[in-house]
Amino acid sequence: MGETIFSKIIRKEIPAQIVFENDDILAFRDINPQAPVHILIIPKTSEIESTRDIDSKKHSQLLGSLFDAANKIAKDLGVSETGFRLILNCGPDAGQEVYHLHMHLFGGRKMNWPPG
Ligand code: DGP
Repeated sequence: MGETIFSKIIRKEIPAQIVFENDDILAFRDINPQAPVHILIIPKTSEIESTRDIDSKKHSQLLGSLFDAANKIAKDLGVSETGFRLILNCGPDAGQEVYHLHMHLFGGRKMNWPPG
């Protein structure tokens, strides 16, 4: 399924500032950070291009692991108590650019609501 720039990051063919990794998940700093802490948390499998491909029967464990990773990273990077935002962009209107499921973790500054 979908080969993207994130596939190359997973295979370590292009560099990234990795902040967390286990067998199923990789997390690294966004190349174009929108906050002092801006991390992308991705499954290593590329079978899920977007949230619309999520099937709870197949993916619930993986999704749980993504949130576990987000909580650990937020703690490790010192934004767990001050607060952070998790975002999953799905499709063109949401501004999704990379079609490999990814969760953005923003933190380290006060954020506006609603988002633009
Ligand atoms: P989205 O718009 O939700 O699809 O976000 C994709 C994000 O991926 C965007 O914030 C920029 C980031 N990004 C794209 N290419 C690279 C890359 O090669 N390295 C890193 N670290 N981030 C990337």
